[in-house]
Amino acid sequence: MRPSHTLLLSAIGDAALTYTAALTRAVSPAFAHSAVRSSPRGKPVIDQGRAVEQHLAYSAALRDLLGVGGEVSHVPAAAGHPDCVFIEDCAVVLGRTALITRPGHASRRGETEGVEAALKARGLLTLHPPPGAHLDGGDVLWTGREFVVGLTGRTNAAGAGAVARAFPGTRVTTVPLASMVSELRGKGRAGRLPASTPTFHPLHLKSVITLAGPSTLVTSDTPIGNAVALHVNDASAVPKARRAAGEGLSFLIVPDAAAANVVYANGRLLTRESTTFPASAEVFLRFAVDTGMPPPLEVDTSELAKADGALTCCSLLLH
Ligand code: CIR
Repeated sequence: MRPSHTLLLSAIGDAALTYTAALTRAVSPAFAHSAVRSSPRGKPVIDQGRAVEQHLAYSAALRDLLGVGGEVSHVPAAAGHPDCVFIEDCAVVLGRTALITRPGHASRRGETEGVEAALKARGLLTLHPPPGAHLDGGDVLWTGREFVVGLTGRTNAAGAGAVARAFPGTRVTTVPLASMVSELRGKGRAGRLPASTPTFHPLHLKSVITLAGPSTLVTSDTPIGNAVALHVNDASAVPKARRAAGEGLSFLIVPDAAAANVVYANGRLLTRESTTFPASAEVFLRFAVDTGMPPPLEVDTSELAKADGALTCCSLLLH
């Protein structure tokens, strides 16, 4: 069978960043109490009711982002899995193929079953990583022409290899995020971050860098943001000559690390709330105006962020 994702490979650009549907997953009743908190930021109390409300607002914003005809479907919460709302970590989807992940945190492994069932029900072909591979979807960034995979505490080299095997013909660039963070930490400049965040411990690649538009990635003005942007720029699939001619990736830099995780789909951005990140919101608005996009949609996901969740992590976008 000729995998349908190969169709996308020739349609570099907007077609590869156009989605007809998205999956979200309900917030577990155990979210506030038991969600995994990896960052050493202490454990701020999560308001369960507010998290549920914010998630509903997120789903509504996602529907607006997809536009007319776009559909957002909800996968029921997974019993015994407090982090299941972060559905992005359970699969990597391109075209009609879904690589079901093996999440790096043991408590999250059982989340994939329900997600696989939902993807199969929609007719997607599902594949699995080999034994020993660990992979969180939060470490996999689709740029519209290639995958960029972060090697982190959650995703190992075998996990990145599984992405390459699942989507043959699509380039996979890896970013050794964990070692880059250690190196910066060693140099004592791990990140210039919001005042509430003494040091930056990015959980996933997409905690640092995401897609802001065709051929444009967004990261924050922090040592790790700058280091990752340089790495991706040097390693990207675009040949050097074209990059020199300005045809490579562009990088949008925002001041707030937590604002660099955005969802770009169907020609529009979904960003974090401008009330908390006004300076970053200005950068996104200017970018939208300059590139002819409608103004970004925004949503407050502050309760979900207390469990290290960002915007991309609450959905799986389907072509
Ligand atoms: C975890 O530690 O796995 C969850 N508390 C947060 C996962 C966030 N996922 C994502 O950004 N892709």
